Amino acid sequence: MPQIHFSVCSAAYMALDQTVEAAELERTFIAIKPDGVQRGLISEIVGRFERKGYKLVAIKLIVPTKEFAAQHYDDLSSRPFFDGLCDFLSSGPVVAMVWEGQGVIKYGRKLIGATSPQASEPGTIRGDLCVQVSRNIIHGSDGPETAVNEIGLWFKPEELVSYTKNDEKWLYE
Ligand code: DAT
Ligand code: MG
Repeated sequence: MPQIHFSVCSAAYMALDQTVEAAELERTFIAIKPDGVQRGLISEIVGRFERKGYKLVAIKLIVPTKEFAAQHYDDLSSRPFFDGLCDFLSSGPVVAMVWEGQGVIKYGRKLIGATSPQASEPGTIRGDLCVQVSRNIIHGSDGPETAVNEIGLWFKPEELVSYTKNDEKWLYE
């Protein structure tokens, strides 16, 4: 009898382990910009990612320097709005986060909505909560390579927390 009990437990443990591995496949960098923080939208935005079923694996409040903002938006350095964008991102506290889950990079962008809030669908974060492109409250990595680079820019590896969340067995089969 004890032997049977043991094998059932280890099978369940293995199944859970595999589930966790599947959920851990993808991570994305999400930031609430200074306008989102100042407008009191932190819990609203975090809540949308939480309710979807994604897992928060890192979070901190940080006022980036303008140089750091320029590094983050490096790919936009030739755009006319670049300087203003870097001034804005470094103008106050930003909530930097890493979210994890199946498809989180692409679907995170869907939750966020189009770059211009004027084009964002109702129901998306930008569609529901802001008006102008230069004050669009949230950033999300736009692909797997960007996600890795941005997570590496904003966080040290030891700031990312790997853990099993109770609801994972209800989110992933
Ligand atoms: P996204 O944030 O959706 O990935 P992006 O990478 O093209 O969009 O641009 C980064 C940020 O730059 C964007 O969130 C807001 C700002 N931005 C983009 N286009 C702009 C414009 N035409 N005028 C002012 N700011 C702009
Ligand atoms: Mg972008």
